[in-house]
Amino acid sequence: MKILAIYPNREGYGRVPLGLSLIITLLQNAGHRVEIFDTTFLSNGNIDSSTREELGFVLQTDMSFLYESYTSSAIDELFRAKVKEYSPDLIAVSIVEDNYRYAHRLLKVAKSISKNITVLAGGSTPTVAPHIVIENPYIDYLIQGDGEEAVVEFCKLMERGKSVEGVRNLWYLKEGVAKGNPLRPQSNMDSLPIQNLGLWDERHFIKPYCGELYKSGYYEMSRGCVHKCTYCINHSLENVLRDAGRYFRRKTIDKLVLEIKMHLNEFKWEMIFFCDDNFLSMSTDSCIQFSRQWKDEINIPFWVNTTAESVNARKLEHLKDAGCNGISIGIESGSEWLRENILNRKIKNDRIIKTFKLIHEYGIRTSSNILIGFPGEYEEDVFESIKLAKMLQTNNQDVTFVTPYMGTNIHAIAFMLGYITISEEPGFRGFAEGISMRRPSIKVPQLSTEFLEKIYKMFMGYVNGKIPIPRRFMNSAPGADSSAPPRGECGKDVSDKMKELILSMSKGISYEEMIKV
Ligand code: B12
Ligand code: SF4
Repeated sequence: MKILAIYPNREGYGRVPLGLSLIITLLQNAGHRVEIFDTTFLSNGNIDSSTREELGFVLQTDMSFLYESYTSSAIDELFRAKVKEYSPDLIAVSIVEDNYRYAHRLLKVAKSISKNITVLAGGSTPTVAPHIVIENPYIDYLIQGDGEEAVVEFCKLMERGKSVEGVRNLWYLKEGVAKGNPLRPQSNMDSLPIQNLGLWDERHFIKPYCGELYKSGYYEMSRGCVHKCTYCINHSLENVLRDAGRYFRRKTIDKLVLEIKMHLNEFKWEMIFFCDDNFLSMSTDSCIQFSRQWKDEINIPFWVNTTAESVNARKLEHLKDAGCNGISIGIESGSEWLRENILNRKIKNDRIIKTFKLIHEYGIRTSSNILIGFPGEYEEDVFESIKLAKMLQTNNQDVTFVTPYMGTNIHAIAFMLGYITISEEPGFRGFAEGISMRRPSIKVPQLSTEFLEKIYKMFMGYVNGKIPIPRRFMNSAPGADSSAPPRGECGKDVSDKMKELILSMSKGISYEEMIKV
């Protein structure tokens, strides 16, 4: 069967998307012909990186030589020509919410050429809101959750002209009504194939890091996370996938090392980036075993994402020895009240400060993430984040606006409080309009857009000490930590609602019931 995979990457963030890469590999291994339409390098450069460079979050690296300069309508035309020339039986598209509108635009082009091309979607957005995404007029089927086994079964049946309606994880419309099949167990990570990277544009392998470019490979050791932060997709993925078994999964170190070794000769990686949400959520013994095996068999620098709770001195000692070059930790806010009551992250600032200090003592680079614009957040809370970032002095500091992704508690609360503009369009029902990490999408009454935009631009100035922190924000904000004065009623309405939502989710109440979309 002829399959066209679409990677609708609007923001130009170069890096092979692991999920789609595995799907393509499995389809090729099953004997299908696959080609990719990948928009990553077609226009505008990497908007995300250039914004971060401009605001001083990361070092500048000239990447312009990687990008072409097609306009949106020229990209539509390229896509139209591709669909006409290749004439696929199936379009397989991977969707995250930021790129959903863009994917929709391309799928409309495909369906205008022929309504007979079947469109199959997958990814985090179809997974958390399948009953909504399946109403999209340009999507025929979607696969909820891990797609590896389901996509192969789907294509086998489709190729033989048989009904696909019994495929587990599949959603489709039957007489206008959304039908979702039961879920199969989560993929066994040790039986996943070695990614076939041959189809991907080699520009994906060139990654800027600390002002230099590295030939980089992207791998995963685990999927999921044990935490349930209200702004992150993980709690909602876990909620919708509860019938598929334990959400957090890991592959064996042997399997991971084998996979990377298989690529090393061909691709000559200089750096490995792990895609895991929380790479270090393994025991200290496993981390030591990983580090030893990495040093013996791979021995190239690597970078991981994790949480402050997962870091300890013994892990760091071995990771450093194995070549760990960078650790990224999302701290999200410097206000303990906000973190605990709105974000559902109970870690204290002291612990975060100690963790970063320790990582720096081992000579490992750090980056951290801060989010601004939470429902229930006040200007004082934003300055607590600035003060914490100033104390941490990480090598890279990223700041983004809170994004109310469908299915998350933050979306639910913003929806209930009327802080977001909601779409009514089929396929997007209930989604927040104008979503972006680089501009405010939630209208929090006590945080004006003007304040948020200004603080976003000035953030690094405060952190580097170039701009003094205004006197009224110098002392701890009410409720900022246990030594600060009480917070009073500030944000209490939001935190009470948030508690209810978290409780509902823990009881397995579906998102549709919670917000009635
Ligand atoms: C690594 C990573 C990246 C990588 C790779 C992106 C990618 N598309 O895979 C990079 C750095 C490029 C990236 C960029 C971005 N990312 Co990112 N990223 C992640 C992260 C941490 C892991 C993703 C991953 O590799 N998972 C492992 C793979 C195997 O799982 P998977 O991708 O879900 O794929 C499986 C299924 O979904 C399904 N599937 C996926 N695609 C398809 C397609 C078909 C046809 C089928 C049948 C099945 C299928 O099968 C796969 C195998 O089981 C996730 C967090 C998370 N927990 O998912 C965030 C996440 C996906 N990213 C997110 C965001 C916002 C972005 C950016 C917009 C950020 C930015 N401003 O640049 C861009 C968008 C780029 C893009 N077009 O995808 C959000 C998306 C939120 C949402 N609700 O949609 C997430 C969920 C993090 C979060 N905030 O909660 N990201
Ligand atoms: S710790 Fe990070 S990955 Fe885990 S749920 Fe929270 S934000 Fe998501």
